[in-house]
Amino acid sequence: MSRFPQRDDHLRARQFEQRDQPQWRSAKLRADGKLYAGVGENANGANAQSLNTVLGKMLRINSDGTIPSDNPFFNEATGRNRAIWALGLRNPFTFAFNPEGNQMLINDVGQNTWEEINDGISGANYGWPDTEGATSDPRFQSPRYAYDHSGGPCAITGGAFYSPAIQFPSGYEQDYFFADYCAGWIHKLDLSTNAVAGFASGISFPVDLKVGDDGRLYYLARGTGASTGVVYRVEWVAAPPPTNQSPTATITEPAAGTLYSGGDVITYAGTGTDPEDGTLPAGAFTWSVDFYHSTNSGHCYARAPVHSFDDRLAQRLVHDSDDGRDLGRRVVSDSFDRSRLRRADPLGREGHPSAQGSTDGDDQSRSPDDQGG
Ligand SMILES: [Ca+2]
Ligand SMILES: [Ca+2]
Repeated sequence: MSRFPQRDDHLRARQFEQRDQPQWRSAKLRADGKLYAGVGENANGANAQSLNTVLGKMLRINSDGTIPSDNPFFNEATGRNRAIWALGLRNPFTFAFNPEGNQMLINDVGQNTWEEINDGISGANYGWPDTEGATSDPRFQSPRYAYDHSGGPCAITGGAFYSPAIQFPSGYEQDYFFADYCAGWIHKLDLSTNAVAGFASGISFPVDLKVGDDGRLYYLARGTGASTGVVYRVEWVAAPPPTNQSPTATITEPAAGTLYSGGDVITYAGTGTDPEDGTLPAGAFTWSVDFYHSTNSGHCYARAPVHSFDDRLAQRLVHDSDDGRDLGRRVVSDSFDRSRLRRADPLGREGHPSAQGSTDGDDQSRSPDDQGG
């Protein structure tokens, strides 16, 4: 796979290539005006450590095909090998420049165990074939990140810096996306913490990633059959709001079956919980008390409470008829303004038990538009 930003660069790169190397992987034009190219070691690890061949290297050439005199091995190497910019690579199948700043990352496909993401550094030696994966050998540049390719993964591909950060959420800014050809996933590397997290899976042989000017991520999948060679676009779509469930109200005072006499002060208290909000605060409660002159004549009038403490309410009862009832009502509301009403047990006059069949109160679900009690 080859990618060239401009047709002219493509032609110049091919001129330099001299049409005789099967290991050229990719080439890109950097902001410094130089063309960078990754070249595999042609199944001969020794090539990667030799300055007598461009194989197993990252190369740097001028846009006119000549070799920059400030290349790190310009005076040490000869001929076209002076184009060597970094060495010790096995198969730098893909690499990327950060559109913001001067950062370069090189994905080196491993052989025995490790797939690598390496910081592109002039003159660096990435260790192949003497090391693969993380190393403390001072001769070699240890990868920024490496993952074990046993048990599914097989070859790192990609990669792309998330820039411009105009479509995904802010947390993706300056993340580096990379893929694995066999595992079929795309992961993202946080460049400030080096933490890696999954991003996409189930892709049929991803081979390249790009972030478009529109801030969307594009990936090329080799695929199979009718879906061979397809470019996909990934864009961020805000998740729908979570399904909201009604809170639950519980009246803890007065106890079911409480009796009263005229002049008593009755305290109502309760709790509220909500599947989304958890335990609801006192401010989520509203209270009201309706006085029923008679169970037969129904609602008589509502009275202001003696004391109101959000989650409890005190009510002085003045009615003392044989069959009068007071009903305490409470409503709890969650953060979505969805409410649920629960009525306290009717209170019977002293010597008269509470109304039968009402010990659980009257539980009603309210629509989100129903406010208060
Ligand atoms: Ca290495
Ligand atoms: Ca809720």
